[in-house]
Amino acid sequence: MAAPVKRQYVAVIIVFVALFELAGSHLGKAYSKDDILKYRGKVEKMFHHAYDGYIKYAYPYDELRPLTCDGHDTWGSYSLTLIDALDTLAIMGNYTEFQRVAKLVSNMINFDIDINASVFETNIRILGGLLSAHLLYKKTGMELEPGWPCSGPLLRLAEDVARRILPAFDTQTGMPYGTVNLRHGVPKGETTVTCTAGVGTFLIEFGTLSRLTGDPVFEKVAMRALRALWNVRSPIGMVGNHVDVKTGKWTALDFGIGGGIDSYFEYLVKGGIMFNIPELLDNFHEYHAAVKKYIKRDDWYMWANMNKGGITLPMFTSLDAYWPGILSMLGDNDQAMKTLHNFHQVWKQYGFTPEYYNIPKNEAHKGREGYPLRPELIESVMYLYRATKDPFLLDIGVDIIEAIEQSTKTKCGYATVKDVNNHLLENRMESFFLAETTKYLYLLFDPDNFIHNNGSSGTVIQTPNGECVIDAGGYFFTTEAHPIDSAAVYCCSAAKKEDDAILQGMHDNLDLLSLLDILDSTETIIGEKLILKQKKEEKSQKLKGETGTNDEFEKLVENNENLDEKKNIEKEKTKDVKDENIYMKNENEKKENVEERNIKEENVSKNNNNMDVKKDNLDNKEESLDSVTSDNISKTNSSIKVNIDLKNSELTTSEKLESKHSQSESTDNQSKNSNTAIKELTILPKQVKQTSQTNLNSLVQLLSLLSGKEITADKKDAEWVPDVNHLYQVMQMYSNVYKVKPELMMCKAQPFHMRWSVNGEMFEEE
Ligand SMILES: *[C@@H]1O[C@H](CO)[C@@H](O)[C@H](O)[C@H]1NC(C)=O
Ligand SMILES: *[C@@H]1O[C@H](CO)[C@@H](O)[C@H](O)[C@H]1NC(C)=O
Ligand SMILES: *[C@@H]1O[C@H](CO)[C@@H](O)[C@H](O)[C@H]1NC(C)=O
Ligand SMILES: *[C@@H]1O[C@H](CO)[C@@H](O)[C@H](O)[C@H]1NC(C)=O
Ligand SMILES: *[C@@H]1O[C@H](CO)[C@@H](O)[C@H](O)[C@H]1NC(C)=O
Ligand SMILES: *[C@@H]1O[C@H](CO)[C@@H](O)[C@H](O)[C@H]1NC(C)=O
Ligand SMILES: CC(=O)N[C@H]1CO[C@H](CO)[C@@H](O)[C@@H]1O
Repeated sequence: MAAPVKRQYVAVIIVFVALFELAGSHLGKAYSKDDILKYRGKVEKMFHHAYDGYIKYAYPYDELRPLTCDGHDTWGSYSLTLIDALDTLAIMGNYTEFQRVAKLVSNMINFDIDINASVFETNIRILGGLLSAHLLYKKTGMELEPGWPCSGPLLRLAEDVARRILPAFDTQTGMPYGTVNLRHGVPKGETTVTCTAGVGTFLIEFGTLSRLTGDPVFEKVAMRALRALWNVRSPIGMVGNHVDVKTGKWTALDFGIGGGIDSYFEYLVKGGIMFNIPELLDNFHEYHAAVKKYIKRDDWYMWANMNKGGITLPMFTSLDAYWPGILSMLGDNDQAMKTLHNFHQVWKQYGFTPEYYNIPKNEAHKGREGYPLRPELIESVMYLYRATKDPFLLDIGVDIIEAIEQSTKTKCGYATVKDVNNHLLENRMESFFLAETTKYLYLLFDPDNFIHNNGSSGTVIQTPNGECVIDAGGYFFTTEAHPIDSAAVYCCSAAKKEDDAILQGMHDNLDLLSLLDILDSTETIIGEKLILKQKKEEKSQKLKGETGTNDEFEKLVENNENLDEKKNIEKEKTKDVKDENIYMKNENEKKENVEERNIKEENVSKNNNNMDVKKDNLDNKEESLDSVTSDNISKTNSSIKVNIDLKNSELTTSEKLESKHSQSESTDNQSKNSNTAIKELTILPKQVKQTSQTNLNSLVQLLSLLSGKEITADKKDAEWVPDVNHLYQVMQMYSNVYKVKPELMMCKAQPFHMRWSVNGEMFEEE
């Protein structure tokens, strides 16, 4: 009796399975956990095949040549693939190999080489790779040095290479040159033209570096470059794809979401979220409005002339495929899925996405039929799968794995597809195949990866900055897919120290009985101050700032602008005071300063008092500021008067370059200075002596800072030599405060010279 029943069951099951398969071909099949892990295993094998090939045949060259099984230098001469692939080892759980290579890199790699390197590629591949690996030290069981995560050998390497590309940022506009010599700075006669992404893709790496090391210069130059681009957008809110860093004039006028521009948009979103900079998200939303208005057609995205908005190229470019991931990050999964669907159709048509695809003709664009193993499509698939869990997305992942396995695998690696029409191969395997493509594929099929942590668990560490929770899932991927744990970055920033102090102060002072009293008296004080301030503002609409720190100035501007937001003023000020201190160097690193630190911390923990002092000074600014400063200048029309303390701005630049140790000292001195400055404010008499010449100079300086552009009073800038000392001088006065009013800060965009683009002219740098 039993046997026939079993047979029936089997038959039923077979029918069910068949139905499932049928349904699956239309609706996306159900993936069991085992299926998913099977594909994860395939990806891991894929990675190791290519990685082992690189190590065996190509290291220490930059890249593997997968057809000839040897190596060659491409972007630098710094074992690019090794550094770029390092954190993928950690994500795949191969900690032993990570440890081996991390030690190798910290011992072997030296960036003091006479080589002209791409500023952009060095940043995203080398700097990003080093920072990410540095932050994964604990996860992978590396031996940690005492200051970690605020110090460590890979962080020092990252800082070293960042300083080597820094001279590129010393331009009149703040936009960086495209090329720099790692030993000698910007080569003489170097072209001033670079692509938009090459200007706007630094914030995540540079911001992370600044907050980990305590030197704000990196974050400042990255922000200045972003603002410079924003300031030269066209009247209809678009950017072109090539720009002259000396003049800010566009040299290629195509606006699109893809190649040449892509990661600029990406960093507006990711940088804006990661560092909490609303300004950048605002910028993105304005660009997005232009995208929707001018270049979006049926969930495709075209290219348009940045000044007129007319379509110039009806092309999908392979790099466009990151866009659905960004939309998903902003919560628009519907639009993201529709667009991804289109892009996937291209993949299915050829088995790969060609570099350019002509949308109306439904064909790969002649001369751009290659597929260099790019990650962008799979990147978007990974983000969208996290957001929707739609199994259709796993189908795409499987498609991609199988296409790569079948058509691009060679004896020692995977090769670029030269032409998607015939799947002929080319002797190149870019480092992003190991840094990005395999990583995103792996993460798609590894639902329990630590990267996907939803914040329900974390690791508590003791650091010089006190207790931190890291590895709680706050990972941001750089544009080269290097994950940065934003919690670790925050852990090292002085903002954390300030927050802790405030918290500690609260605990110390918590007295339930007197709580009501405190509230009452605070309210009264705030009320009085507000009335006072309002009176002052009625008396004159002039507003005066102080000192070289623009922070104060911008804050005042903001306050002046928002008369109706008065209630928030006290709160804002407290916050801004904190902002200024974000970069206070962590004194703990210097053992001899332990004592000083204790005293300081003591003082900080009485922060209520401290902050009140500062607040008072801000409120008294009108009476007191004139006296301290050597110049005062007025910005026409906006009726703002600003005084600049040139003493503060001339802060020792050479020290900054020497070593971290002296940097921290100078930062300490700086913050002490500004404290003293504030104290002096109330004491000095209202006596001002100025010459109109210094006024003019300061005005020029100020406008340069605010606009992100260097405005020279005279026109002898023909012989400009980028110089890191000069850069430090300029950036000393460049604000970190992100709450700016663009309408006040903006210089009018210069008229662009008109040039219509011709097919094939775009992306000559690619
Ligand atoms: C880690 O990577 C190395 C080098 O590719 C490989 O030999 C080793 O088998 C890997 N270990 C694991 C556990 O995957
Ligand atoms: C770097 O570029 C400059 C200018 O093009 C050139 O003179 C120099 O030889 C180059 N250096 C190297 C190492 O290629
Ligand atoms: C977060 O992840 C944990 C473990 O993976 C899970 O138990 C929990 O339900 C998740 N929480 C949310 C809000 O998704
Ligand atoms: C701490 O505060 C006291 C008095 O408020 C002051 O005398 C001392 O110099 C301060 N110490 C530091 C390191 O700022
Ligand atoms: C810091 O200030 C002290 C006293 O003001 C001075 O002696 C010291 O040289 C300064 N250090 C640096 C690095 O400027
Ligand atoms: C500086 O500002 C003060 C106050 O607005 C003004 O009286 C004075 O004339 C200004 N100095 C110069 C040199 O413009
Ligand atoms: C917006 C604004 O206030 N514009 C003024 C700028 O200054 C000129 C000359 O003083 C005025 O004519 C504008 O009205």
